[in-house]
Amino acid sequence: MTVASPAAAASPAYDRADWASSFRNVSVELSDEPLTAARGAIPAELSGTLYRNGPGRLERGGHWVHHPFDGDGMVTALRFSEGGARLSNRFVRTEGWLAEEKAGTVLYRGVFGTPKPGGPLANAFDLRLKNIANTHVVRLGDQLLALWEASSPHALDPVSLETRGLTLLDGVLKPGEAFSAHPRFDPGHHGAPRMVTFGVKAGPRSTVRLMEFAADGPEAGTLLADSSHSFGGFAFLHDFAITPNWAVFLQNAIDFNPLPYVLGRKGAAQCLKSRAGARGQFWLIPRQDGAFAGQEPRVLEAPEGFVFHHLNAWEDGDAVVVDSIFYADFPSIGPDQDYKEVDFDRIPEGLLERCRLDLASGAVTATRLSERTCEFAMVAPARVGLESRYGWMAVAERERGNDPLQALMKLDLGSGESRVWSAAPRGFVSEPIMVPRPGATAEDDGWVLGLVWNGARSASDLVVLDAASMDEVAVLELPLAIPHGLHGSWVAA
Ligand code: 3ON
Ligand code: FE
Repeated sequence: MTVASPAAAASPAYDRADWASSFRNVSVELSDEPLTAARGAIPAELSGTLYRNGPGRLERGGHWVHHPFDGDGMVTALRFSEGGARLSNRFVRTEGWLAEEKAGTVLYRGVFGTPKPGGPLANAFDLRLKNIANTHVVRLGDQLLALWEASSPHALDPVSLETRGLTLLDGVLKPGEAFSAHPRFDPGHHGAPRMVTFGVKAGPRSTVRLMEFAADGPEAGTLLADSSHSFGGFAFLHDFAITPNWAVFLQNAIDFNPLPYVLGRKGAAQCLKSRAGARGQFWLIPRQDGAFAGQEPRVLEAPEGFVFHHLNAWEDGDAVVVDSIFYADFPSIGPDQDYKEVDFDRIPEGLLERCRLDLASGAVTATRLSERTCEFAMVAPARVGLESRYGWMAVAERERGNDPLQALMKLDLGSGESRVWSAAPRGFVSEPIMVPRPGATAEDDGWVLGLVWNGARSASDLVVLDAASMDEVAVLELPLAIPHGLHGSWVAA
């Protein structure tokens, strides 16, 4: 797709083949491979590990996944110390990965529509979920957790990345219980840092289990708070946000009709359908150690649109403010579509919106924070749950319109002013991770780390930016080709 036409000239500064060339199998597992900067220099103060997770295997036995989110989880660790960097990567040894590795073919259906070979008959009534551990990776105590929201976490060794196995977190979880892939790290609103997370049991009425774990010190991993609340409707909650007193969920206006899934014609997630024109709901659950502990959850009407990810939330008097990435509709890839051929102009773009939830009146007002297509947004770790001035996010190169993510942006949430580092035309970015400088006091003092798919090299780069100026500090050309990924986290040394 490099044909120059008037239409192509008017359209964005990327080549679809470059973007699509990232969809491939990761063929090597590296251990502590030393890296050198191709440009710039790694800051000596940058000390810790960037962990990334995402699909690393998209084909098996000639059968390609229907959607990249069905690919097996592969974790990458980039360790920084004393101005140097090393890279390791490992597939998560899930039950499904091990079995398919042995069989050399696809043995499981994927949630996003990947069928087992053999047509609907071979898929009908096979309702096993393949826990692919591909969505996020976080450190909790002495282990890494590779997360996939419909089932249990996998525990990995933080250094070797070796899979220890499924974990029920010292008996906190029941076997197979859903455990979100979007924990939030509370920087210490209740004394010490906590990992706040949730699990969903979805049905005509759905139950949300909210859990808080100690995140630091010898107590890390200890369950500190645990509550369950039921709500009407089939819950689809990929992410949430926290404030000191609330856990904030946005329940999209969707219906789930599992029949095509049961009959082997669609993946489970392809059976989610947004209710046209309907509004979702905010579900606010009081945190157990907060000012509203013991009170019933609050339910407020959300604006139209579909939300996967939130940037942050905070309290302002009687109001809760939550910044989220809204899509006009649920961006699903239908059974007859090829994800590599998606027409970006025809799928809805993600746009950052601020919702102000007035808890006294129940009124919700929404304002657009930026007109630029974005995804994967975060605030400085110390500002999680508090008002923050800045957010960092992946954005399209064009200032308007839907395109693949090619640039990293720092947005001033008050003034709308932005600074952008771009990987266009041949680079494609993933989720940026903001890493504060040790001892930083200014919110934007630190670095932004991002994996970039380099279409010119057909491999991945790691870029280090100055978080304040968004100037390039260093670029490392990795000896690894990592498909467009999902989430990751930073663990300071
Ligand atoms: O009852 C079940 C509830 C549930 C949790 C139904 C179900 C089986 C569909 C289900 C499972 C949901 C899963 C496994 C969701 C996984 C989501 C995932 C891996 C990723 C989501 C990413 C979202 C976005 C917006 C990514 C955007 C990326 C870009 C714009 C970059 O190109
Ligand atoms: Fe996510």
